[in-house]
This record gives sequence, structure tokens and C-alpha cells, in this order.
Amino acid sequence: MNQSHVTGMRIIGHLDMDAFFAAVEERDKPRIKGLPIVVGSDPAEGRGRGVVSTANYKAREYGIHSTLPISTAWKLSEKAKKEGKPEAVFLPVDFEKYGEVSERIIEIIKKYSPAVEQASIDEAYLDLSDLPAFKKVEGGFYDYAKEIAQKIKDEIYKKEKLTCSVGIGPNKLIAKIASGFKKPNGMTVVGSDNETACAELVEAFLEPLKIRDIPGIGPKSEIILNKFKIKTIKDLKNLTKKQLEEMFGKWGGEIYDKARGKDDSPLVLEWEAKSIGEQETFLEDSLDANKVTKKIKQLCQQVFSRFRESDFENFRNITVTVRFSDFTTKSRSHTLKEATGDLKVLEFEVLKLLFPFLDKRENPKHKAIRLLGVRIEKFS
Ligand code: TTP
Ligand code: MG
Repeated sequence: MNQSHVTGMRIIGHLDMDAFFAAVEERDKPRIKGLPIVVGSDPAEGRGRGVVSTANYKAREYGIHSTLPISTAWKLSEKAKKEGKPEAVFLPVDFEKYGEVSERIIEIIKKYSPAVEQASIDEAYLDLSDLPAFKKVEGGFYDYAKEIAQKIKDEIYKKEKLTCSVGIGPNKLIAKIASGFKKPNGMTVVGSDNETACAELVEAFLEPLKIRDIPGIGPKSEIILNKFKIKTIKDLKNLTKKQLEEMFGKWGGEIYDKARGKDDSPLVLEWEAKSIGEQETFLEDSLDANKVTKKIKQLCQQVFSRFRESDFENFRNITVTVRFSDFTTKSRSHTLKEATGDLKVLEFEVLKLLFPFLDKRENPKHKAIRLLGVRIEKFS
């Protein structure tokens, strides 16, 4: 857990861009400025089959939001049009562009905080507890954390013409809930330099919120808890840890802690490649030993060349996946006694895992193979 040696306290920020995909489009297309904008699949005049990725706040006034079927979004826009309001502008998703903007935003945040976890394309956690300049701070640490967060917001706006919302608190959980508390362009601080006061602020902040405001409590958990008349986080605190564990298993214990604002999860600073894998579907299903062997050797080579480009020197675990013509899928793994960085070893082990799928050991019905996959993990 990151904690400041200077302050002895942990202060975490969470930053989330406002209506991200739609905001980028609105910025880049002056003619649609101020209009309701929906980014997602093609509405095809109401016959489209995909969903909404996001909608800007204007379009949200029509009831349009992420995950809504695009056909419903179209209907809502038509309805608004009949009422004399502007119809929504529908745009396709341009991941590449949003990815580039996202990278630049992370770079800005990194200038201000020594530890930044990118949590998704438009959100990041940042450690505000160990800022070098704290040594010089005369005011409160929280005040200073807020000042830094404001600087980040200002620089993002200046450089990217985009707004975001920030939450600041004693841990990731509180920071995340706080960033969504006031949107768009909000800043919510839940915490204090004084430990007792901080605990009280956290409690007062959480209690009136709905249980769904806790990240991880989704519609299914909500239905279960509603049966017990539990709607708010305050209600949730009436359940003992044991009761919650009986309802939800291990996750119940986590809910118990979250309801009390407790969370000591660390920032995950760099995305680590935990496995390297490749898979390929045959143009035509096959059980021809030559063809299958040739394909799996190609996959081994592809996986191996990606492994060579990585920072790792060895791997220990090898997995082969086979999908048959009826789509049943099986995987077999092997962990080597000694880690290796050798293509020959990989090929040898992969073939050993594959062969039983070609005869009655793993394929008694002689099903043809549709897809093959090779994966390596447990790197060192
Ligand atoms: P969010 O941060 O959840 O949403 P948002 O940035 O559009 O709006 P808000 O102001 O409420 O934060 O997601 C970030 C982006 O991820 C969003 O712009 C589009 C994309 N996304 C999807 O493609 N599908 C989804 O279901 C969600 C939730 C988001
Ligand atoms: Mg967002």
C-alpha cells in the first residue's frame, strides 16, 4: 500500500472523463457542438442491432445512455424531435482516436503524481499522498491534494478541451465513488487530515448513497438485498459480516468492508502481461494430422516471437486449446519442472498436449478441429 512517509496518511484521487467518447467527437466536430450526441453502433433508421457506447449529457436528457439498444436510442431521439427538440447526432465509435486522447491525458496526470493507475480508457487513480512538495506545505494535505487535482483538471482542459470529474479520499473506493458524485466537471473531496474527522466524513458521505453506488454491487446483488429491505449503504450496515458471507460468499465480506468505506487495495501501477497467446480458426475444419501439426507449429512461432519482444526471459506454463466442429472446446496445460525460453521446448510440449486430441484419447468421436490455440504464462 502506498502511504506517505511525510504525512503518514494515504490520499488517493480518481479521475474520470465526462461523456468521454461523445465529448471527443463534440470537440472535433464544431458543427455538432451543443447538440445531443450518441456514440455507438449504426442506428440504421431504428433497425440497428447494437448498443450505445455513450451519450453526451444533452442526449442523456432524452433518456439515452451507455448499453441502451441503439434502436431504443433512435426512438427516443425521434420522440424528442416530435416535441420540437433537436434530434440526436449518431456517430460510430473511433477507438483509435479515443485511445490516443487517453494516452495524452495519462501523460498529463503523470506529471503531477508519482503513482498513476490507468483503470480504463477514461479513468485513472492517482496517489496524492506522497507528493514531493508536501514537505513545503503549510496548509492541509487534503487542501494541497485538491489543489493538485485542480491543476490536472485545468491542464487537461487547456490541452485537450475536455472536462473530467475528480474524487479524492483515503482510498480507491472512496475516490472512485466521489468522482462520480458530481458530474460533469466536478470535484468531490471526502477526507480530512485528521483521522477521526476523516472517518466521520467517509461515513456521512457513504450512508445516504444507494447500495448500487458501491462498485461491484450490480443488479443481481441489488435484487437480493432489496428483498431484505436494504436500499441505502446505511441499511446495508445493519447486516453482519456473517450474514453477508452467507448471502454472497467471500464477496459478502468485501461488501461488509466497502459499506464501511474500508479498502486497502493498492494502485496497480503497470499492466503486466500475464500470458501470451495466439489462436486461429481453420478455414475448413480438419483432423488431418499434417495440417493440424503445421498450424500449431506456426502458432508456437507467433507466440514465441511475441515472447521474445517482451521483457521476460522464461516461461513455465504451456496451454493448448482445441475447439471442435461442434464448438466444444477443451484446454490442456502443462507446467514445466524448469522454466524455459526455448522455442524447441515449447513446440515439443505443445505437440505432446495436442496429440491426444487427434485420436481416441481426447477425441473418441473423431470430431474435426475448428480452432487451435497456444498460450504461455508463468513468466520470469
Ligand atoms: P464511462 O466513464 O462509464 O462513461 P462516460 O465517460 O461516457 O460518461 P461519464 O461522464 O458518466 O463518465 O465510460 C467511458 C467510455 O467508455 C465512454 O465514453 C464510452 C465507453 N463505454 C462503452 O463503450 N460502453 C459502456 O457500456 C460504457 C459504460 C462505456
Ligand atoms: Mg467517464
